[in-house]
Amino acid sequence: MKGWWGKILHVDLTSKKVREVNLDAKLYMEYIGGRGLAARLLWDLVPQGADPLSPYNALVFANGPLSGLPLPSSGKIQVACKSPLTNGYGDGNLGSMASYHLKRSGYDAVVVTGASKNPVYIYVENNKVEILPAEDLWGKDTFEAEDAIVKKHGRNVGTLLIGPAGENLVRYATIVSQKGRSGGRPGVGAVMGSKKLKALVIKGTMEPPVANPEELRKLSEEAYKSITQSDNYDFWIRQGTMSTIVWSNQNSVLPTMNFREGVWELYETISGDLMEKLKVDRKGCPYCNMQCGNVVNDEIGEKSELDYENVAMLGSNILLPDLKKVAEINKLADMMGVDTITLGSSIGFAMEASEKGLLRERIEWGDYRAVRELVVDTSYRKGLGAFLAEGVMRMSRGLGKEAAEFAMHVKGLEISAYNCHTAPGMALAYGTSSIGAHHKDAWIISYEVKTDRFSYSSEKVERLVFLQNIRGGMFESLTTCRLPWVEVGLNLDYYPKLLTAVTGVSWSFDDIHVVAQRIYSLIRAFWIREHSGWDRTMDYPPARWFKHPLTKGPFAGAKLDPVKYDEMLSQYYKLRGWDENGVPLKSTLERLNLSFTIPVLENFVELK
Ligand code: PTT
Ligand code: SF4
Repeated sequence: MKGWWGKILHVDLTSKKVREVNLDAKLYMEYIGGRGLAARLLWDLVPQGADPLSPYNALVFANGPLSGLPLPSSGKIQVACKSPLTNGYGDGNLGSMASYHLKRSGYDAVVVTGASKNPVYIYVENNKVEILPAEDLWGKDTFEAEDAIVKKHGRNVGTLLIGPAGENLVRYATIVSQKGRSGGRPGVGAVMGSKKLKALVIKGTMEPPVANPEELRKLSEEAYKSITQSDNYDFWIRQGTMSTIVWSNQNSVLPTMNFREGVWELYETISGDLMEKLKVDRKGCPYCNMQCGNVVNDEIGEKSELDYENVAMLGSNILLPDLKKVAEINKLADMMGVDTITLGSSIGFAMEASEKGLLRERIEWGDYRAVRELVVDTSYRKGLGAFLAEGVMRMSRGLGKEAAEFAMHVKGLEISAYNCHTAPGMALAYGTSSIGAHHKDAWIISYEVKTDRFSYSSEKVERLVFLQNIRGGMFESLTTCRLPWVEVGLNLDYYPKLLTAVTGVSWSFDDIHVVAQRIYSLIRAFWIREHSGWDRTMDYPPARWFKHPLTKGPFAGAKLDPVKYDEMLSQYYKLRGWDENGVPLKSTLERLNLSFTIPVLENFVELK
């Protein structure tokens, strides 16, 4: 079977042993690759209860069958581990030449276990693997470290590396590539740091395994053309994800003042229209003709790459009304290798706690100088930064019941940039996402605000499951960028066709939905295995959305209804084949070929 090499590289940093592991074709058919493969490897390799920052955790860098091939927006790689932020399953998706090179290296994934005593980096050149000293790289920010690696190995490599935040085990440190692509929100960079692994550098020169290259060429050509012919293409090229600032404000979902409000009177100070005036360049991921990285000159004249989430969380959420200043803080976060969403949420939480007198330290809303300092202090765990480095869930513990109500996270992962006082479907998407509160699994909010936004209908729940299966199941496992479909309407039908051309096995959407159901149930089993006393409250969004109504905008007074949320959640569980506590039924696990999880789960919950 083509599409996969059938081999993963396993590097143990304690023993410094490297081995190739052959995987059965059946495993690829059941999990596809990327997230699916990572979830299965983590289930098998991470011992139950392992401290995520200990050598027992495993770090997975995985391609999918479509990653790194000449087809639209394919230059993505999945990074995954047990998360130090949530103690559950955690992953992220990065645009990087590492995806291109891994595809040509002879491996589908690199798995790292153990921990080195001294800083190292791993260099993979096809099947030659070296663990090299990285004392000279340790302490460097992600931009300097990337430059040093290019100097040593040349430009024709893919690098995935960490900055000071990863080295200092900040619980939401990310992995960075190409000076501005950043992924692994649930602290995948901290796990890399705990292994003293500064970087993974890959160079692959082999022909990737493709079953039907001619069909792949034909489909890709059509798909690239369809993207550029889309009505939205020109606007996308101008603004990328940044157009969402205006859209969110118009729809009362712009995170404002630690998600207290959904509108901000100063939204134009951070808008996509303003960004267009400051824009000096575009950047993006390999094989993409949508290049959505908006490069602007920041407050100190440096180049910074802006996306919606970064700007909303470091702008409206902390009341900083100045795009150039936001851009400067964003660039600092990329250099430090720390997630901007959790950073913006942690800073917003600290500002609110300070305002309410719950913190000794004073930190005012929108205080640019204080924020700039905090980004660095957080990355080095200094002063108040050491508190912020723990993330919102841990910060709120010890500050009392009041603070727990405005701690904006689900399962420990901070909410990405959509306020859900008026969006029950999106609140459910956050509640049930595979990694905690991230929008990537289901951005149902765009559909929700166009339809009956206040309803808790079963139709919404059905749509949510569909979206999760496509986005969190298919795209994360193929592993390619979903934005050609989401933003410029590339027909979804291309994906099973591309998968068929690459693997030589006929794939339908029905097959893909079954794989996605399997991935969701396996990841759920992982969470349950790692969290004693599991129940449905784990799938609840933050109390703020139920208890503190909006005070501004057209929907002032609105908040979520907890009883109706619970009804939606029960319906969600039914569609997934899970019980009333969100635990997969035995029959579901058997049907999805996940029976191997049953004896393990029976130690922690009663399986129905
Ligand atoms: C992603 C999350 C997002 S989602 C954004 S902006 W977005 C933030 N970006 C950060 C950043 O930048 N620097 C930083 N230090 N921290 C950041 N944290 C935030 O991380 C990203 C794009 C975007 S931009 C989105 S929506 C899409 N996400 C995809 C996805 O999840 N899956 C997929 N198959 N395709 C996707 N395409 C789009 O990719 P995480 P990237 Mg990302 C600078 O990593 O952990 O998934 O969190 O990786 O290469 O930068 O691409 O408005
Ligand atoms: Fe990367 Fe943007 Fe292209 Fe997606 S659309 S592959 S995030 S440049």
